[in-house]
Amino acid sequence: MIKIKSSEITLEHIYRSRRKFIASAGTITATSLLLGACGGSSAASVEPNEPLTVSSETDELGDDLTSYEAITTYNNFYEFSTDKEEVAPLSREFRTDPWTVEVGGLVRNPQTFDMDDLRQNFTEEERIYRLRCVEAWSMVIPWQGISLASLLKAVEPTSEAKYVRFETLYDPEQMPGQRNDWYQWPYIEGLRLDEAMHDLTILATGIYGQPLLPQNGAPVRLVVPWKYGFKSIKSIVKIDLVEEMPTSLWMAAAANEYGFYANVNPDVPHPRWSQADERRIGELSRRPTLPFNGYAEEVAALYADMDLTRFF
Ligand SMILES: Nc1nc2c(c(=O)[nH]1)N[C@H]1C(S)=C(S)[C@@H](COP(=O)(O)O)O[C@H]1N2
Ligand SMILES: [Mo]
Repeated sequence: MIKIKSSEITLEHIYRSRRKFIASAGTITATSLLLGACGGSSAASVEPNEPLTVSSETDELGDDLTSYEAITTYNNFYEFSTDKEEVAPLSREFRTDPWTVEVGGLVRNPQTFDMDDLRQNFTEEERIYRLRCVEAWSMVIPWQGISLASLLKAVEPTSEAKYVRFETLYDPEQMPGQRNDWYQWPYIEGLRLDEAMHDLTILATGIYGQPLLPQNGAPVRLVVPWKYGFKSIKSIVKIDLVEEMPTSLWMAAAANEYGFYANVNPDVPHPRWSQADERRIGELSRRPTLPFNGYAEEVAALYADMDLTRFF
């Protein structure tokens, strides 16, 4: 199990390394190489309003947290851009207030929550998780969020509910990527009910003690740390309990490449590249990818009777 420390301290070295990065943008470090294409202005503009706070400098495996700079400037959010460095500047004006999340479907007690309802009715916790993108890069992110199970229990799923379907905001005026028809908008994702109820699954509302920025899926996004990053759907407006397996945006686009389960598995290559290792953002060398992204002890039992080479 992940140990969650309740103490919140400000890590001065995180400030220092962040400022050093901004000051030295252009020198040859892994991070500046990574951000080299974004012209400096967007990277340097990510200035948190409050101190960055976090309870530990590493995850439970001893891996360093990824810098706030990298987490907030290297993003996949196709509603804004398919270019990772363009997401932050293009999403800067995204309106996240007012915001509601409608939770319904096969439930006895459907409810629409605004962000204050979520904050007041559920306990916010810190969770330091590895995020492993299907593109074979990864980060370690200190999230704040609420347990998805606590929210689902509040709406009382009926016995017919077998899956949970999540939907991102559809607003092409604000989200330029939604003006193209390469994908079937809005972004949809899904989990089996037992995956959704698992203690590791959260709805995140912040990073490093800061409210989520638009590029990370503000104001509320899913985080499922043992699955490839595309399952962790951003900027959620609707959650439905359903009987049938939902068809995700990625299944509709290429089911053979991005399946429903999408559990991190170094032994099952993507049709176009290996998943055996990964590039940890901010580090120079690659590292082996762990089964279930290092969370096998917690989640492998969910798939005891499944052929994991088929359900990638
Ligand atoms: N709505 C939406 N959610 C999304 C995506 C997206 O394009 N749209 N990209 C996914 C992918 S591929 C990854 S790796 C993660 C990236 O999250 P981050 O930018 O906060 O690191 O968000 C996921 N959630
Ligand atoms: Mo991803």
